Amino acid sequence: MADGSTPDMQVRTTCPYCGVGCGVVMKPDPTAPHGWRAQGDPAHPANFGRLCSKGSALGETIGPEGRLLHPVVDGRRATWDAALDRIAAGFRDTIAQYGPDSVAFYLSGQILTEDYYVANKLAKGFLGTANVDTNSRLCMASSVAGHKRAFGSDTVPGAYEDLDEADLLVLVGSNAAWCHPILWQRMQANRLRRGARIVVIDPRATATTDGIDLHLAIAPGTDALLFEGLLVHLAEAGRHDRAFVETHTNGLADAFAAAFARAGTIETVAAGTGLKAAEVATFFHLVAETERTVTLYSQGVNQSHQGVDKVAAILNVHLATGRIGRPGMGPFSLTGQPNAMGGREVGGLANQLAAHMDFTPEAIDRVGRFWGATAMAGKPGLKAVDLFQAVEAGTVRALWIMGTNPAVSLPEADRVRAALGRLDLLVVSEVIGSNDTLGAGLSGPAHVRLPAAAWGEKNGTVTNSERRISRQRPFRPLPGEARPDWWALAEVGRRLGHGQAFAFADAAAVYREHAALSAFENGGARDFDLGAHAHLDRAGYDALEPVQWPLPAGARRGRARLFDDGRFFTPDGRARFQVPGEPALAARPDADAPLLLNTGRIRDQWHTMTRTGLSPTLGRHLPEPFVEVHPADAAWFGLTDGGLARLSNRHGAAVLRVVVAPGQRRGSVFAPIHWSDDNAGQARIGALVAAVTDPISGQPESKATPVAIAPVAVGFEAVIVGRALPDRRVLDEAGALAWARTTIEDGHAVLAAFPKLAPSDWPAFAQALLGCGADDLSDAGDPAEGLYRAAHVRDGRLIAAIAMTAAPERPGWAHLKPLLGAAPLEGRARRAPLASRAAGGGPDPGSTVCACFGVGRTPIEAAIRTGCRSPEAIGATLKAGTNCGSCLPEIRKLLAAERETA
Ligand SMILES: Nc1nc2c(c(=O)[nH]1)N[C@H]1C(S)=C(S)[C@@H](COP(=O)(O)OP(=O)(O)OC[C@H]3O[C@@H](n4cnc5c(=O)[nH]c(N)nc54)[C@H](O)[C@@H]3O)O[C@H]1N2
Ligand SMILES: Nc1nc2c(c(=O)[nH]1)N[C@H]1C(S)=C(S)[C@@H](COP(=O)(O)OP(=O)(O)OC[C@H]3O[C@@H](n4cnc5c(=O)[nH]c(N)nc54)[C@H](O)[C@@H]3O)O[C@H]1N2
Ligand code: SF4
Ligand SMILES: [Mo]
Repeated sequence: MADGSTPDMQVRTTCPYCGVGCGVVMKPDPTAPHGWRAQGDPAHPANFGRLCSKGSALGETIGPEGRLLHPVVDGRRATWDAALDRIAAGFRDTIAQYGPDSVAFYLSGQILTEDYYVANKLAKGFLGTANVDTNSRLCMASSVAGHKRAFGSDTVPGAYEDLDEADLLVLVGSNAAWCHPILWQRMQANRLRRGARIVVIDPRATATTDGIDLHLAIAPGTDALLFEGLLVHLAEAGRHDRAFVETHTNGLADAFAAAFARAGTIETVAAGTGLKAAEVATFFHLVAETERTVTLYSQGVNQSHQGVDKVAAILNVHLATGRIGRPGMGPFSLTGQPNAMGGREVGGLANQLAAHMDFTPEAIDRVGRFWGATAMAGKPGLKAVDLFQAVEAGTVRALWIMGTNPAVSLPEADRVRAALGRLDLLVVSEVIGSNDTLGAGLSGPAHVRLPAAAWGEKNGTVTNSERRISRQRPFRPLPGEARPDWWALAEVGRRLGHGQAFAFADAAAVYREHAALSAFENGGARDFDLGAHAHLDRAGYDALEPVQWPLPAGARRGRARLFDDGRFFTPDGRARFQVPGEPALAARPDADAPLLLNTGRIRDQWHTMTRTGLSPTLGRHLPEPFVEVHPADAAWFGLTDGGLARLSNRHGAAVLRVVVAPGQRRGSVFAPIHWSDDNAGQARIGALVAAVTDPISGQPESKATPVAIAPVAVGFEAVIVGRALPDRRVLDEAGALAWARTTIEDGHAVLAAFPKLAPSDWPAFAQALLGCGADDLSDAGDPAEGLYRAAHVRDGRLIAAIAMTAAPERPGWAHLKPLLGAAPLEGRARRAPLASRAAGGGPDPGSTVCACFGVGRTPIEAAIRTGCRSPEAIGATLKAGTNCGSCLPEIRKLLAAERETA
C-alpha cells in the first residue's frame, strides 16, 4: 500500500464514544501521532465509512501520556497481587462487619459488556448485594423505566434504517448534530434525498436546530404536556389506529382522558409550553399528516425530574397511532455512551437483575441456579444519587468505581467528592493517572487504583442505540501493567473463594456465558436473547460481525425491529399506556437563584475530557468553559460577551466565560459539562446541579437547576503556551479568576483571566507563571498600553511563552502553537514568540470550525465575503466540512450571519 502498511495489519473495531456505535478501521500509519490512523469502516451498518470529528481524532488519543500504568495502594506503587488481595480482604471484612449492602459498585456505559457482566455477577450472585449502579442512571434510566412500563421490557423497537426511511423526524431534547453526528448526517441525507421533514424540540437554539423545518423552543420541563396535546389532536384528526389499540394495548382511555383534561386544546398546550399556538398547530398537523414518523429523544427528555413521564407521553403517541415496529416509524431513544445498552443487557442498573430480568422471585431463583450463586441479592440496590448519599451517610463503606468520574459528573459534585473521602475502601479502575475522582480518594483513609486497559487495548463487545452488538478489538499491546477490567473483577471473585464461577479464560468465555444466561429458560418470554451466541468459540467471537439482538438459538440474522407483530413483553402481551403526572419543574427560579441552569455537551469533547482532551485537533473547537446567556439576561445582569460570570447557588459555584447568544432561552443559561478541577479553575458545572431525581427512574434533573449569575471583573487576560503544563497551584497563587488548559501540538496552552495588576508588575508576574527569572526571558510590548509578551527560549527552543492583554482585549496566540515544535529558532525567528501574530502578518484564524482540516472562523468568513455562497463552495475552497461533516451546521450559520450583515 502507498502508506507502507499492509492491508491485513488494519484492525476493525468500534468507536469508544457515542451510542451511534460507528465501525472504525485502525490503520498503521507512521506519520500519525501514535502510529495509527482512524477511518470509518465502510462495512459497518451504523456509519458506512463515515466518522465524526471525535472518531476521526481517535489516533491522537491513544498515546502513553497520563496513563495509569501500575496499581497503587494507599498512595504507593503496588503489585497486582497486593492490590487485589487488599480489595478482596476489604470487601470480606466490610461485609462481615456491616453486611453485604455496605459494599457497592459504580460502573459505566463505557466499560465493555464483558466487564459489566463479571461485575454484576460478582456483586449480585456472590457478594449478595444489588448495590451495582452505573452512570447510565444519569443517562438512560428514564428511558429504561419508560420502556419497561409501556412495553414490559427495555426494548428500543426500531433501527437506524428507520431514520433513512422516515418522512418526519422529531427530535426531543437532542442535540444530535453535536452528540450523535453520524446519525444526524443520515437524517440530513434523508431530508435532502427524500424530503423528510425535521422538527427539533429544545428550549434553546443549537447546531441541531439550524436549517431544519421547525424548532419548538419549548419551556423547560413541559414536553409531556406537548405530547399529551398531540395525543388528543391525533384522535381528533382520526389518526388513532383503533385496530392496533384494541388488539395490542391496554389503557388508552385513561391516558386519553388525562391528556384531554390537561391539554385538550392547542391554546392550553401553547400556554403550558410557552410556544405560539401556530407553532403547536403546525407541529400537530405535521405529525397527523405523516405516518412515517420517528420520534428521537435524548437527555432533554431523560435527565428530567419528570423524565419517565416525558418518555410515557412520547410512547403513548406511537402506540395510539400504531406507528411502532414498522419501517420508518417508531419511538427512538438515542443512547449516549458506546455501551449504555450493554450495561442494561447485563443488569448493570441496581433495579435490574441480569439479562433483562427483574428482582422477581422466579428470576432470582433462575439466575441463582445459572450462576451457582452462593449469595444472591434478593432486592434492588441503591440508585446512583442514593448510593452516593449512602456513602456520605456511612452505610456504604467500600466502593469500586470503574470507568466513570463521579466527582465531576454526579449532581452536587462537591458533596459527592467529599463523601468519597469517608469510605473505608475506595477502589478506582482508571485508564488515566489523574482526574477528580482519583484525587478525591486521596483524602480518604484507604485507596486502591487499578490500571485499566484502554480503548485500542481492550477486547470485547458494545451495543449501540439500535441494539447492534459490535466488537471492540485490540490493536495495541497493554501498556505497563494495565489489565482488562473484567480480569480484575474475576481475580477478586477468585480470591473470595469463587474460583469456579470466575474461571474465565478470556473475554470470549465471558461473552458466551452472558449469551447463555440470556437464553436460559427464556423460550421467547424475554426480549433479550442471544442464544445463538451461547457456544460461540474464540475464533467466532473474534470474527463477530455487527449484529442486532434478539438472536435466539438457531437464528442466523438479528432482528431490525420488534413489536412488528404487535406482541409486547407484558404478562398479557399487550402494551400499556401510561398516564403522565402534572408537568412541573423540580424547582422554580426565585430571587436568590433567578435563572435556570441547563447543562450539556459540545461537539468535540467527550464528558470529562480524559481522552478527547488529549487531542490537539479536538481542543481547537471550543477551548474554554463558557456559559451561554440570552442578550436580555446579559444586559439585565450586567454581563458582557467575552467577559466572565460567576454562577452560584447553595450547592456550588463556577466561573465561566460569557457567550451572549440570541438563541438561548430567556431566563435560562446553558453551560457544558466537560470541565473539571483537573483541566480548569472553577468550572465543574456538576457542583451546581441539585440532586433532584425522577421519582420512578432515579435519574437526576440535570437540565433545570436555579442559579444566580453575576459579572466578574477582569483586569487582564493571558495565554500561556509551553511544553509542560503550568502547575495548578501557581495559577491559583497568581490569583487566576478562571483558567482552562488545552492540549496543543507538542505541549499545552492555558487560557486564563486575572484581576487588575499594576502594569509595572506584569513582567514579574510573567516570570512567576513561566517559572523562570528575568535573565531567561525575552519580552516585548508595553504593559502600560495593555500589551505584553514574554518567552523562555533555551538553545533556540521555545520552552514557554506568555501573552498578556488588558481586558477586555484577549491575546492572539494561534501563531505560538507551531513554535513549540519548530526547529531551533535562529536570528530574527527568535523574536517570533514575542510577536502578536504570525510572521507575514496573516490574521489570527479565530476559533476552529473544521477540526479535521484545522480551518478557523476567520478564513471561512473571508471566503464567504469573496463569493463562496454554500457549504460546498467553502469546502471546495478551504476543504472545511469535507471530511466528517460535523462542522457543516456551523458553516451554514456563518453563511447566514454573513448574509445578514451583507
Ligand atoms: N460531542 C459529544 N457527544 C456526545 C457526548 C459528549 O460528551 N460529547 N456524550 C454522549 C452521551 S453519554 C450522551 S447521554 C449524549 C447526550 O446527547 P444529547 O441529549 O443530545 O445532549 P445534551 O447536550 O446533554 O442535551 C440535549 C439537549 O436537551 C435540551 N434540553 C434541556 N432541557 C430540555 C427540556 O426540558 N426539553 C427539551 N425538549 N429539551 C431540553 C438542551 O438544551 C440540549 O440542547 O451525547 C453523547 N454524545
Ligand atoms: N450536569 C450534568 N451532569 C451530567 C450530564 C449532563 O448532561 N449534565 N450527563 C450525564 C451523563 S448522560 C453521563 S453519561 C455522565 C458521564 O460522566 P462520566 O462517566 O463521569 O464521564 P467520563 O469522562 O466519560 O468518565 C469516564 C472515566 O472512565 C475512564 N475510562 C475510559 N475508558 C475506561 C476503561 O475502559 N476502563 C476504565 N476502568 N476506565 C475507563 C476515563 O478516563 C474517565 O475518567 O455524566 C452525567 N452527568
Ligand atoms: S458519531 Fe462520532 S463519536 Fe459517535 S460513534 Fe460515530 S464516530 Fe464515534
Ligand atoms: Mo450519557
